[in-house]
Amino acid sequence: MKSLKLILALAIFCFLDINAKNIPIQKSSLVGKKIVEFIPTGFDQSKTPSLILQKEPVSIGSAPKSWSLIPEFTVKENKASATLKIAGDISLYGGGEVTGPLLRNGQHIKLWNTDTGAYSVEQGKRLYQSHPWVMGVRKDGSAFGIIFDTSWKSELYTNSTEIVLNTEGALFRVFIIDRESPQAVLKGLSELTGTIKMPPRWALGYHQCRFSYDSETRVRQIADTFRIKKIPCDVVWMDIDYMEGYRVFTFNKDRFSNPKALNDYLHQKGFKSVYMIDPGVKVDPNYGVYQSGSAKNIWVRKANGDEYHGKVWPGDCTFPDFTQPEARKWWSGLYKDFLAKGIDGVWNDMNEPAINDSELPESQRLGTMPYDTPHKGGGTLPAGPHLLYHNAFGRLMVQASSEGIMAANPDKRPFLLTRANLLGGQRYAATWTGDNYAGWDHLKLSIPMSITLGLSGQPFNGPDIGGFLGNTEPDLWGNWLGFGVFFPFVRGHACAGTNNKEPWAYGEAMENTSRIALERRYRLLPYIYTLFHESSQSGLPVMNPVFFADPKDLKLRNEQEAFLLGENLLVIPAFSKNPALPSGIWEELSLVNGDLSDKYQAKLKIKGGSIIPAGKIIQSTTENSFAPLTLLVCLDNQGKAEGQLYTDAGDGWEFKQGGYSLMHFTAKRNGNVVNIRLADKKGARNVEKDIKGVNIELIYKGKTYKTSGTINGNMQIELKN
Ligand code: MIG
Repeated sequence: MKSLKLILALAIFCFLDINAKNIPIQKSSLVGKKIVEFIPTGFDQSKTPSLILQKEPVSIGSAPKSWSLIPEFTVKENKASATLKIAGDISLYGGGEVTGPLLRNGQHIKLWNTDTGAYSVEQGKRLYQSHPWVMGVRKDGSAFGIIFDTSWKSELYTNSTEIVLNTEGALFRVFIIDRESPQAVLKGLSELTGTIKMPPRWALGYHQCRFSYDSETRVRQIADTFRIKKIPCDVVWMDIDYMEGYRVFTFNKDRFSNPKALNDYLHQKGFKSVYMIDPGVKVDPNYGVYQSGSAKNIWVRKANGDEYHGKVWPGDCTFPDFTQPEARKWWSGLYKDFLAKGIDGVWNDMNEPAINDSELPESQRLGTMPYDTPHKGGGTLPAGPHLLYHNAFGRLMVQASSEGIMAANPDKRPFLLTRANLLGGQRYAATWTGDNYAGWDHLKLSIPMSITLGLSGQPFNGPDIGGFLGNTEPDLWGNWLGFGVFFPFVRGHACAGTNNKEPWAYGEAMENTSRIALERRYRLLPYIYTLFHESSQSGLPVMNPVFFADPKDLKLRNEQEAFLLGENLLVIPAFSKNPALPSGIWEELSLVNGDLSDKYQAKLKIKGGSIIPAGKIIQSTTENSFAPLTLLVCLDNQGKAEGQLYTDAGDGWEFKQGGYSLMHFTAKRNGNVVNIRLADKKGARNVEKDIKGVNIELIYKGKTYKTSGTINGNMQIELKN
């Protein structure tokens, strides 16, 4: 009996040994505060370059002896894996763009950027972006994060006892951050991968999109209607039909004959414009972009040297090989003349890359380039197959786009939205969650999806509000917009062939609901802008899970209906009947004049101890929010509160030379009197130039007390009883 067990054990051991080789760790070193880099023996940067890190980390010492989280590396048939054993009740998060629950224990996703319209939970195992990143939160509220630094095709398992990344490529490095809180871990992630750039203020307003507003006349009508109906909006979007036969960087001669005049018109009305650019370039010898790309020899080519062609909207297309520095430079250069037409922002779509190969038998369809398609690389990137570079294709494209946009308009902040990306890609572009559909399941899913992106380094994101595919019912629209206005990125979008989905398209009652929801967004812009500034510095999300209010409170770990905007404002969607909420003082806030009886609006609660800066209702960010500024005050049980307001020019880079103002407000109760004042100010911007008076609204035990004053004065409110 004993020997049988022994033989069995030996057999299993040999079996493992033959199939998966354990790889010892060659080096582990400290590369940041409580961040350790693990390099397996045999790791070769020319096989697995880093496209995730912002820069190569520098060792600042050896890994602490007490470090407990250590990955195990194995290689099986040339495919590398890493496993992390974890013990104790740990809540897992992350994985980037994922369907399913916020809490990722027992989940499995595939990392292979894929155009997955109408994603169900099952298909949603593979979406448009790849984030080989997991965050674990322990019972005591301390947390860790793991970066699997690879772009090779992979699968990620987040089980409660072990976290596994199985790749189809060469060995890779693993970075582990182990800190006192989830927030501190996310800061660590941004220390390695970078943060978002501070967006222009207009990008935080409402965006109206459709596939497509297909003529200048229609675009003008849309813009005019917002202003006539006094529904706040900052941006109108141009989807693919503005182009001439879907040729990127061109304009349709009949329907968009004068894009400069159209953009001027939009600007006069206080709007900005965003235009779509796809990676596929139509194979057409008479088309300038195809000609100049061919002359530069930057197309992806098959192993036999022929141009790789794939079908997208324009028919047969070539694709820039964005791994080549020359290709990125050429692509960047295309933006100058394009943006000179008065275009304010760019939208990069289909950059997984998505390719239509429906003419192939089903078993041969990949929806993208064949895995062995070679990419040339250059600079720090080695040559490698599509299997290595696929997940980085969108990320390299938006690097080139973003550099081109900045070179074309060096005095403006870029706004770029992308569908495909890779962990760390937040430093180049904002994102949205692709082709969702108009249904309750996707309405609900949009919350954990958006939070999870924020917990994976990408704070600037949001869904197509109302749902992209399918017709949207008024009730669904109202419910979705009622809380959707508190996402970091707020855009309504609609697929071709679906009903009109503008805020006024659902009848008068819903038009009113939409106006209220958007007015609440616009009133909060000073707070949201402050949060974006904070995020651009620290990497912290803008939209947070409720458990951030108290990482030790285990009953909050799974809450995925309610969410936090920053850390001081709780958002409870109208549909959410019984959310788990943090303990402590949270007072209800309406942000509208009079009663908030509209049943579609989310409930808002301000945290005890905080001051939230709000503005007046404006129709677009071209107006001044601060005439007057409102400070929403909620005392903690010590009778104190504090909060910040960040302001700057709203665009441009002057803020980097001190042209900003970071104001710190405090409130303190003394007997029945509460004193509110500007306690501290950093930056050289003259706040009195922007801020025309201050209103105070103090919410105390369900009642609102009001007063007004000036920014530099001491303001007092007397509490009754
Ligand atoms: O094959 O440009 O996700 O937002 O409207 C569809 C048309 C291509 C997919 C994007 C969607 C966009 C649409 N695009």
